[in-house]
Amino acid sequence: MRILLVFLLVSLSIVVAPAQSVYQPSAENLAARKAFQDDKFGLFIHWGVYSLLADGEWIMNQRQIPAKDYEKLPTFFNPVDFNAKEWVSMAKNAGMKYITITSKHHDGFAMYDSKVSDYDIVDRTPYKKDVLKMLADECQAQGIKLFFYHSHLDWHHPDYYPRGRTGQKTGRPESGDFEKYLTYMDTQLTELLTNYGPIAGIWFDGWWDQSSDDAGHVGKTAPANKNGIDWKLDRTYSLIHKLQPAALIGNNHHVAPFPGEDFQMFEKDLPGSKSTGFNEAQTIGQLPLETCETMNGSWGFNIKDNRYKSTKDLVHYLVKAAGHNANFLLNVGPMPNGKIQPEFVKSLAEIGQWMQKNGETIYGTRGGPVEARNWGVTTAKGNKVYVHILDWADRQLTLPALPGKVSAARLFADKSPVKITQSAEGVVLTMAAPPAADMLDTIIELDMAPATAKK
Ligand code: FHN
Repeated sequence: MRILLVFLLVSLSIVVAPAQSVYQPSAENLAARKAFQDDKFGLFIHWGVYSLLADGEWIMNQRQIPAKDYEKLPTFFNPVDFNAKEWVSMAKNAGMKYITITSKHHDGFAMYDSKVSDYDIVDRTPYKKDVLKMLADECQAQGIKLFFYHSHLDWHHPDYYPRGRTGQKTGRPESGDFEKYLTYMDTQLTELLTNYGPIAGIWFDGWWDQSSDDAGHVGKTAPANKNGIDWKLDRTYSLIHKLQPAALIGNNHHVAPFPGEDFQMFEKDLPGSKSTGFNEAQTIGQLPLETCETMNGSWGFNIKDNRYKSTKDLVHYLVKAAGHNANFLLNVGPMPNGKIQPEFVKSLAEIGQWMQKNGETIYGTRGGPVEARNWGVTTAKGNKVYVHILDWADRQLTLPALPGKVSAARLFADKSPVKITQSAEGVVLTMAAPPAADMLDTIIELDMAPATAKK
């Protein structure tokens, strides 16, 4: 009898449950996704008042700084050397097609003129200027896209309650109204999507704060979490798509994409790798892909971090990302004066020189027909396949069988011919000489009879 009752109640709840609206991306959104995939390379910027303490963007949590003390930081944040034109030109010259900047990181401080709170750069700092507005205008002027990184979690807002795994020691009352917090967040997003021109997308982070670990093992497939919080992502995502249908939504929740998201992101790992612990619960889906990485080991400015990746490492990351069918979002953490440190500027200029010559084998491509190998990756566009040889010392390289006939092959750099021997087992490429040790990437261009690029 009891079982029958439960069965009836469950059936009834299925009948009366409100129909979940299924997200149908608009035509503009689908076009923006394709353009995003073609863009391949973007600049990530982590900038906030934390840069003053020169020890990364997590310092409020790491040093357990109470919110009321952290509030002193904005009073002397004065980035007088900030120059939007310089930043945008630097990104463009590096070959980047978009910028993703923190509008609000976990410390809760808004880097733009928010009207729903005065905890922002215009109202609380001696600088008093809206850096995001200046950046948005300059991006428009120079024709580069702009995304905003917005943190779900907030170590400052009193209504971010119940607290998640972080920000426990920031001296806020043990009470708060989460629904009010969500309204606050949606209002800030409305401001960002209304007052800054066309926005390429919103890059969310911090959802994982309410899950049990970094890999989001609680709530792998649905936005549930240890505190039983409902983030109401559907509501926020619909709002964004209503305000700007082409704006792409990505969420660094470290789990498989939720409905309403337009791209899938991976942190400090190529898609499919699980080396950092962030992406353990991720499988590669059908959406456009992006991976992000730091130039040293920090996102926000860190004066002691000199673990600089070489230009070769960074070019290899970009090429490998493209071979994995993903974009590469490369981070800088500007200094509190508004300048970007010279080590980063130099590497970005060098990457730009490489992209000037070789960008054709990256932009507009998709992951090629050969999966990533120890020697490198392949990218493809139209009837071309680009074989990127990153680590190989011999004249001959054998590829597995390709889906189509290779009609010609040449070195991309000087167009000199490469000998092809194709059979059912694979394709042997014979170069005139082994890849030079100082080449960042020896690229062989293959002409394919039928088109091989993934859609
Ligand atoms: O906690 C953040 C971190 O500060 C940074 O913003 C990175 C960028 O991917 N994401 C978070 C950790 O997953």
